[in-house]
Amino acid sequence: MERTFIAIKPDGVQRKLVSEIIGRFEKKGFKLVGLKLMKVSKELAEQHYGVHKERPFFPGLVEFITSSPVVAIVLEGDGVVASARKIIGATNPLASEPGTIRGDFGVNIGRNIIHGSDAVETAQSEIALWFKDEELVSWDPTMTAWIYE
Ligand code: D4T
Repeated sequence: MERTFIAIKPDGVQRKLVSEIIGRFEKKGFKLVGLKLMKVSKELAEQHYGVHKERPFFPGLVEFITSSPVVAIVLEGDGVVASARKIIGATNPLASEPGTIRGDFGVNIGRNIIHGSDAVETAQSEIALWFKDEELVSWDPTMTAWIYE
């Protein structure tokens, strides 16, 4: 089944939004298969944001994501990559719809609370970058039959 990578960024952790954010994904019906609180190294940050290397905001992005703990998450479920992006909302929180995480809790693009993979292939490489195989847990939630036909 499809998996995505989510990171609650330093602002989300500092603002005590971790349980609220994880709760939204759980209540939707997605399954947690990876979860850890961690300080992000400069190397990991630079790899994760590698596509933005040449952008003017890249140094600030790396500095921010390494400044304070992050909660790294892997979610599993049908269509989870695109669905999680919808739950997260547009990159700029001022443009995010109310009801989305960024729309409800954010104001500034440099403090947009959460990251979610933008495509299935990106999710696969981000999961491999952030998690070791043995940190991912395969399990069968008892309520699966109440979420999937
Ligand atoms: P992430 O990757 O954090 O989930 O965000 P998005 O996928 O929604 O958006 P992105 O990759 O285009 O941007 C990555 C990250 O950079 C910050 N950012 C972005 C910024 O500080 N200034 C900017 O102008 C842009 C475009 C916010 C998210």
